[in-house]
Amino acid sequence: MSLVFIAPNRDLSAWKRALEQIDPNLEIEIWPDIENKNRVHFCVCWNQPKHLLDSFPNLKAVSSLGAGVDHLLTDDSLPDSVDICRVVSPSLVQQMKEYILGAILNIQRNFIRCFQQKNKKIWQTHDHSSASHWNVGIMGLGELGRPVAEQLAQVGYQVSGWSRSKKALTNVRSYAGSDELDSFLNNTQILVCLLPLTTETEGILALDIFKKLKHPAWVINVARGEHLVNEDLIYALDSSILQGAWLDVFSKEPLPNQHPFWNRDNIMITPHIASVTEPDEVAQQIVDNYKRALSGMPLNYAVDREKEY
Ligand code: NDP
Ligand code: OXD
Repeated sequence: MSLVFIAPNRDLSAWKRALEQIDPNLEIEIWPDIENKNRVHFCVCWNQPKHLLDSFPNLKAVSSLGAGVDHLLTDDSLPDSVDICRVVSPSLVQQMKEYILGAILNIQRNFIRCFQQKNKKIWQTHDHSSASHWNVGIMGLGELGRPVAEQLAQVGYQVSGWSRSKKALTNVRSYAGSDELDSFLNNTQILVCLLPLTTETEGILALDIFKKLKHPAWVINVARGEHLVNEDLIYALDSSILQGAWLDVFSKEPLPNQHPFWNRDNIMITPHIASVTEPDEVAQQIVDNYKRALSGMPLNYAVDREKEY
């Protein structure tokens, strides 16, 4: 029986080591070096080639190597009978909290403008208002969005969140469903996207949404590039509907050299680094889910195929 890691262009040796430390008897293989496809019962995937998973006739379950599962749900080679799970970990949450707080502080305190001035040796101050004058809205109050929202509220921002179902969070106003989307947006100045990529959320960061934000407005996208309509972002920036955008994810990664986002002072770019799964921290949950799949038990952190997350 074998557990296979499939993540092209990634060094997976630390992952293999972490799992072997938990159970030295595990048979772990790293794609494409697979001895016998019939023995593969569990795969851990990140951007796997989309023609592979149905070539393992005894596959019982797949886990994402990260929080997002869109790469699995859009894979036509994944048989319907195979269960899907994701990882959940404190360090993913911690990194995301750090990243979002860092981005918002840079925006709120005008650090971005100061760094741009520094390159031209310009000494110029800018007025700024304190955190309590800024409305931050988090789209997606899941494993990551909830703690991100509560931390921002603790720092002093006015925070609200939008999800499918209502939440009870400390000092965070909760909006739910399409009926409450407009009220959420009208009350948001910095919009943070932490939604899973689904058929409903693809392209959600579009002009009609940007127009409803409080001004001056910013968008931070750390979810998936496909949430954002690129041309709408450019238009919104050029017509001052948005003041700026802070992007960690792109529909094509790495972002191509010729992409128009690179040359804009009002688009901040980071290379999909907001939060990265640490092998040592999630190895135990992967081993647990592997064993649960083998014994026919429901998986932890299971994905609902209907909901797409
Ligand atoms: P979860 O699956 O835990 O939470 C998803 C949240 O989105 C839930 O609150 C859910 O609502 C809400 N939601 C889903 N669909 C809709 C909809 N149609 N309308 C309104 N709300 C909706 O996700 P995570 O918090 O773990 O992660 C979110 C995403 O962040 C990942 O899918 C991934 O794409 C991205 N990510 C990016 C990283 C990076 O480094 N850039 C790192 C890790 C994750 P409800 O609670 O009501 O079900
Ligand atoms: C994830 C990511 O989904 O890193 O974990 O994007």
